[in-house]
Amino acid sequence: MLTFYSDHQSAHAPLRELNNGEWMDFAESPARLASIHASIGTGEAPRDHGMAPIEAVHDSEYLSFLKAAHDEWLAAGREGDAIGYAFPVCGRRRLSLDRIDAKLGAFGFDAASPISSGTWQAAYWGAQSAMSALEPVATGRARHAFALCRPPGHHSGRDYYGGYCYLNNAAIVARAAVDRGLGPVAILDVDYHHGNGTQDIFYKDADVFFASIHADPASDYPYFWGHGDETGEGAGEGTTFNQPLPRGTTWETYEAALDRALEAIAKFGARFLVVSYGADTFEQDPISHFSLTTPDMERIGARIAQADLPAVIVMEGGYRIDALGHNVAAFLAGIES
Ligand code: OKP
Ligand code: ZN
Repeated sequence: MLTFYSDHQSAHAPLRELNNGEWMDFAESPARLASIHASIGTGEAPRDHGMAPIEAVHDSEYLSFLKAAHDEWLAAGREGDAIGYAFPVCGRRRLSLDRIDAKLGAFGFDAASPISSGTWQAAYWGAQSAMSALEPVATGRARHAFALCRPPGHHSGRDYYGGYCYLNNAAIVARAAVDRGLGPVAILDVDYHHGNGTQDIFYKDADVFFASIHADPASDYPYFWGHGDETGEGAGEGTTFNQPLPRGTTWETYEAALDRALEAIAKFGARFLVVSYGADTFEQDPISHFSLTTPDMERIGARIAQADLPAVIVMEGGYRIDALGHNVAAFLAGIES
């Protein structure tokens, strides 16, 4: 499979994250890349599409914050990774804030997403990998292409980061595909966690259908989005389709949900597909609780390929590092079957 990846994407390397009240090693580590490279190679370096496709999705004040955040952290006399600790749960609004800690809270929604010295560089080039995967599919040179994005993107909204995500790669591709007249566009999110950022970005948008299969937010991160009654709003009413599934979900249950998602995407009339692929539905994932196997990854890919749409696949999560490359390779083999 045609794959895009830049070495800059390993520059994001936070040391630790706050999880269940304790510090743990940062799960979304650069070692994930090595595992994937060992199975599928490193791919092609992306072309630089500049800021325009990123600015088409993300708020400009947010982007300025993200670019400068780690420098401001150092300027405040801090060391290591920037992490917020105060979040505006009520009355979130535009405020003129000076202190980096205030900004980290204003633009973030969790304390599990540190900003390291290389975060902007890695996120920027991950988005360029996504844009570069769009090109060959848009021109018909390839039916599918894979953007080996890291950090992932689907938890990042128009003006916020969180859930290891800083720029929403899938949304950037989907918006660019609409702008190039390739729509209607559907995004299928098969990461274990709900893609709240992607959902928010297109919630009122009739041009992009968002279907997600994920762990029930009643029990799993990101908790506050991904419930079955979130269906879109205004012009976008009916263009969001969430299927929360219980912990322990195996292939039979998952396959039925996947069929329903693809049926809905067909009914929407999609002509172009963006897939947010997470390998964290794997039974041995250290932070997730579904029970899918490596052969199931290939089954997911094959079922998606049956939808017979041109598709860009964007990497999201997957934290069982020794199996990650095998799971990604299996999924992509399914797509190509
Ligand atoms: C990113 B992606 C649970 C903590 C959850 C954040 C998980 C982010 C997942 N105790 N931490 O969707 O794979
Ligand atoms: Zn995930």
